[in-house]
Amino acid sequence: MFSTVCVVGLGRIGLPTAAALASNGIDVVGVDVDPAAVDLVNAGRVPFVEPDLAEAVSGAVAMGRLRATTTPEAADAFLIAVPTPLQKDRTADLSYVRAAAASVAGVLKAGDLVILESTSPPGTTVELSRWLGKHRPDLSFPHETADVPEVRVAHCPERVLPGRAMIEIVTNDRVIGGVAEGCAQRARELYEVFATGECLLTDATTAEMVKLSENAFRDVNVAFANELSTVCDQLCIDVGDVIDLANRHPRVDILRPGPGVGGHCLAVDPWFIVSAAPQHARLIRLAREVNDDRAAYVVSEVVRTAERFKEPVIACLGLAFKANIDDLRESPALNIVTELAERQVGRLLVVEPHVRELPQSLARTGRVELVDVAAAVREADVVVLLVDHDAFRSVRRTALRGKAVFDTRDLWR
Ligand code: SAJ
Repeated sequence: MFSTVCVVGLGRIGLPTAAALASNGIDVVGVDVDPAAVDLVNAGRVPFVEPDLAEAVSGAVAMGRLRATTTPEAADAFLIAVPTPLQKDRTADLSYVRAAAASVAGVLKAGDLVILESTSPPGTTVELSRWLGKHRPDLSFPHETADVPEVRVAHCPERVLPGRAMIEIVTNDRVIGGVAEGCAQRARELYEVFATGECLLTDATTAEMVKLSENAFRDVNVAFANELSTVCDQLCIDVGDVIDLANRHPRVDILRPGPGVGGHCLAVDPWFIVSAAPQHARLIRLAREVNDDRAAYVVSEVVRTAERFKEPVIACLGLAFKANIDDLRESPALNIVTELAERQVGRLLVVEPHVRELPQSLARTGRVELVDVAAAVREADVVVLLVDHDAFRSVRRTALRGKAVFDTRDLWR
């Protein structure tokens, strides 16, 4: 049914999906505006860390099933997986989707399928259909016809967990929303090439809201855990004990507090709901604020403790936005270390086993040293655990004795 697929955007979703399709016998053309990413993929390599992805990409390239380029080529289906970042006014920047639409429009033909995978505000996929239609008045699109359109358009939001992308791309259920009758059915045929999870069909705008709701649900639940943690601190109660014991109730499942919520999903997507219905999305907005305020709370606690020492040495363990990945996007850990550096609280030692050098924003302060975990713990007066990387589990409790310890992830309980 599908022999060639063009995947636009070779990022953390597009590239694993391209590899999954290619591994299942589809000829895949990967498109990215970044020539460096294109060169890397063509050399069978990957521009970021994701377990099992490098093997899948190098295998697909070696088999001749996957190649990358900077402009889209004719194909049976187009899968758009480009960023939809948050703007300063907390609405979605859809310029990458619009640019992708403009770039694929020129090579579309009757019978093609266009799928938007990028997480998007309600209504974006219908808008995508309109953008495509404006570029190609010679073809019919689903937003404008009651008949079966010549080009079908659907939304199938990605829902994989970074770090488990190669597994979840295959095993997760897929929510597929069509702009009109027949679009979702056609998209299902494509996902069935590699996905073993169930394909659940709906309309495009519902599918957009499903994806946003999943991440808002998780964000609200993390906010609950974070708020509980601050309350317990005030009352001198161990929040870890409270959560463990409360979770023994058959219908309670409290998540884990941390130094805040990061990444390009939970920290971003709930705002798309808030901007779509600002008067009504009160809880979702408040949860975002609670999670965003968490980093400032951690900083103030660390500063207060450091003041007890004459020339404090502070070790911060972890910079990534969560455990066992190299992704520093929207990372609360990175924000906390940056703020401590700016406040010149003391000598700052940072440990991040998943990066080789400090990010520019920290390096340029000239006040932060990247060291290994043993050195950091040995020299520190204050040890702040910011990310629950496996590599930090083995820190011996005896090595922490006599030091002020902030375990924001409850790893060392
Ligand atoms: N976090 C906590 N406590 C918890 C769980 C998470 O503080 O108990 C924090 C993490 O440390 C991290 C942030 O939340 O900073 C987000 O991490 P995550 O593991 O919850 O999620 P992401 O952002 O890596 O991936 C999410 C997933 N969504 C859901 O689980 C509903 C994933 O399935 C989505 O595909 C992804 O967003 C996405 O791309 O939208």
